[in-house]
Amino acid sequence: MNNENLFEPTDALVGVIMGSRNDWVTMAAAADVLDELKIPNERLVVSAHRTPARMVAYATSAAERGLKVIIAGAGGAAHLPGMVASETNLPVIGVPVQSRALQGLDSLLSIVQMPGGIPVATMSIGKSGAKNAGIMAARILALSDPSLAKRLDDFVAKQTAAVLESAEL
Ligand code: RP5
Repeated sequence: MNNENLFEPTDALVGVIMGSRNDWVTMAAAADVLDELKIPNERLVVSAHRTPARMVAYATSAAERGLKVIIAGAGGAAHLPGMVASETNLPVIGVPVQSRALQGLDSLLSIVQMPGGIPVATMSIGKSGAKNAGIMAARILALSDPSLAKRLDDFVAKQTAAVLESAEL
């Protein structure tokens, strides 16, 4: 096996993967939320089309490496989330990256229209979707982590307070 396909055990609970370095400008919003909630995470480029063997190695080793949730972002013919979901039983959250040609509608449809049997929890297009992917991963992990559940409560309360503080125009 090629070295690029070997993944070591990790302390990360969430894997944030994306089809291209160019997706990071979007996917950083997911990683930022995970960092804010103190959820260990790893960030990697894993392309379904350009590095298919690496994608399979990542997905098939994810659970045994210690990951609990995978957030996968891709744009255009966005096969990464669905293909990863087909190679692991971990929850996979898909983020449609906004493409240049079709503004991300292609990404959204590629990710959301999975065949029955292989679910991908699909978020909205772009940075909002990436942010929500981070929060969704936190909600999943909080089910079995009371201290994270408290941090998530605080996160939501802070968000509510920020909106209320600027509610008068
Ligand atoms: C997908 O193709 C990536 O997820 C990216 O959004 C899109 C374009 O990739 P680049 O040509 O910008 O590397 O695989």
